[in-house]
Amino acid sequence: MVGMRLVLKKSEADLEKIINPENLPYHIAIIMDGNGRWAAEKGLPRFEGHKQGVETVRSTVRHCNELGIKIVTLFAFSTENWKRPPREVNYLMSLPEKYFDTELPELIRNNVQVRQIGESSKLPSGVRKAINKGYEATKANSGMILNFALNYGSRSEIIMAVNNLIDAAVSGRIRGRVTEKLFSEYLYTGDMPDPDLLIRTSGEQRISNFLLWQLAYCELWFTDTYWPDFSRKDLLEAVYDFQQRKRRYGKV
Ligand code: V07
Repeated sequence: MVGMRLVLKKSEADLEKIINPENLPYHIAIIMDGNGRWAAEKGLPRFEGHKQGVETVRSTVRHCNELGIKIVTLFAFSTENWKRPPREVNYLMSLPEKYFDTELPELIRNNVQVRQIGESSKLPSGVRKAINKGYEATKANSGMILNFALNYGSRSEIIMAVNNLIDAAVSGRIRGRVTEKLFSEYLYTGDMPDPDLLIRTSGEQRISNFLLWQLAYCELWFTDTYWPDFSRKDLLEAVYDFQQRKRRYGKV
């Protein structure tokens, strides 16, 4: 048939060889979806899915760092996730501390800087403490930035930026018109470039109130793989796919 092409699945080793290290996404954002479904399919309680999800955070952070990615932003807990059963919320809130208990030495060794975006004032004090510990222990690091979006919602982030801009204008700290650049500086990601590649696992193809402003020109990549099964090969596939796209930013 004219125009038909046989496309062979590429192995992890193939992907490694054909990825161009000069054209990596600078900033990757990930919606880590499918922990509950992963567990349900195995007849396990949901928390087992989250537990395995933390393991995938560990491995993915390592793989991104080894690849040379400069910024990784992970959607760990949305402002909507409070609506889940209290026992599940409590379990999720124990994960930042668990993560740092085991990962902090490696993050420090690998020169990774940890940050949090989202409304931290509404997090339990134990969680705030854990995040602060991770932040303080890595703030002098100059390598990859690892952002955890925790109690994050993008519309509320935008409204926060608007209100802070109003306060700054009323008090005379800023003058003149608001520009896109100035507005961006009032978002949680104010000092970072926008994501180049968004990965969402588990088959859903939505943005779900994640980084609405920042994703304006982002390449979107979806996979049916559940987050606990997300592997280095999946990451390389996403990056390879990214490199096959022509980014135009609205130009021809
Ligand atoms: C959470 C594991 C990943 C899949 C998504 C849901 C479950 C790591 C963190 C974390 C957050 C902040 C921080 C350090 C680590 C985390 C939550 C859930 C709430 F500073 N994984 N993970 N936080 N999951």
